[in-house]
Amino acid sequence: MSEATLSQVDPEIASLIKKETQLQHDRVRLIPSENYASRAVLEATGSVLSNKYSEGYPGKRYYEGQQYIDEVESLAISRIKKLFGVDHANVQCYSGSPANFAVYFAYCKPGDSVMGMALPSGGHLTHGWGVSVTGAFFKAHQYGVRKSDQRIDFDEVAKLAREHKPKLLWCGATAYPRLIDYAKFAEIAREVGAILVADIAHISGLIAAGAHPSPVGKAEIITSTTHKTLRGPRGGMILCDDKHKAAIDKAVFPGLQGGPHNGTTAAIAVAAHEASTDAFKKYGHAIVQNAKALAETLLSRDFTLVTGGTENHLILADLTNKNVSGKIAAKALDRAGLVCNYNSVPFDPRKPFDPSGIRLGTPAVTSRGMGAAEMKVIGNCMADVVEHPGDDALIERTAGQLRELCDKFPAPGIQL
Ligand code: DSN
Repeated sequence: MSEATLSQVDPEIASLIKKETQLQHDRVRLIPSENYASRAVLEATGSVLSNKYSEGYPGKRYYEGQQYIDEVESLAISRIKKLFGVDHANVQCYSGSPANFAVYFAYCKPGDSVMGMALPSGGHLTHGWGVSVTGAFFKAHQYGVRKSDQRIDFDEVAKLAREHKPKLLWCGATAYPRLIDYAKFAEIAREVGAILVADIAHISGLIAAGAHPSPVGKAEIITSTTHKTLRGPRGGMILCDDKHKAAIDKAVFPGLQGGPHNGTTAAIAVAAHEASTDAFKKYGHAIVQNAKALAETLLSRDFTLVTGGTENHLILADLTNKNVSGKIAAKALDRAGLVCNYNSVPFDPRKPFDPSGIRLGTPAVTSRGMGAAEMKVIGNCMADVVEHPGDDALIERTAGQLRELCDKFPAPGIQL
């Protein structure tokens, strides 16, 4: 007897998944932290591996029946180590934030001094921002960007580091459109005796493809999600030198987590396999080329871009000169088939829930095979909508035009 399908068991959820699938096909998705995982990655994620408990690590588990799970996790570890050229990889972290928490747990006691990039300058909540547990439990000192050029202010980083002697110095960002200078951070960390941690969540796919410099050899510990530019499942990982292996593994399990999500682990192995191909190398470089092409179109339409442009996968646009808030613009763009998120810009006079900017990224559109010509179309559509967010006819027309564009570029993993 064949077992009932999802649509037979739960038509409501099946229908919502179907609608979301259609939406992901129909829309130009420009959220820089999102992507389209391949069908192979999705298959591994949703497999019977999620039926298993396997607390511990390969060869040293607290449960029996790990014959294949051990092989899966060992493969994920060896492929990630090879892809990034590191001594050790822990692939059990549930996502990026837990990966970061594990690093704090491994090396800090509550009240210890830590340092990271401030959220409004483009950092991440878990790099010590006040509302995060990392800002609440540790004495977090935050560096930012210069007002003049909106680049990381290394004079400030060095000054704060000398003054506060942090145990951990975090680098990496979620809304910073420029390359991260790991060598400069490493020099400062060395001087003050801090462990440099590079959070490469946004750019791990670019690093794997050689489209962004790697922190390996400069940062002692590297954390990442696996679902952004790397195009894997929603998960997290920590990469490190051998000397940190024991402390990191102990902090992830039993320190912070219970059983790993084995379907995710398998899908990380698949993503690492995909990311080791020449096609992925081309993909990583194409993401950056597309971001530059989109930035050029927006600049030609008189947009103000934070730092004046981009060197990675993302663009941060300050809409002040367009006389529209980020939130109003993002909502109008969403109706027009262009999905992005509203975002604070450095020194934003507006509140985070209705800030001055929007954040855009090209990982997902590049996964569909779109290139410079499509970036020009998308950039001009964006400009039209941002300049006329209340023009319903324009918005409807744009949504139709972009749906036609999307039909020509089927996305990985999307089966209509
Ligand atoms: N929430 C992610 C992003 O959108 O950048 C970072 O964790």
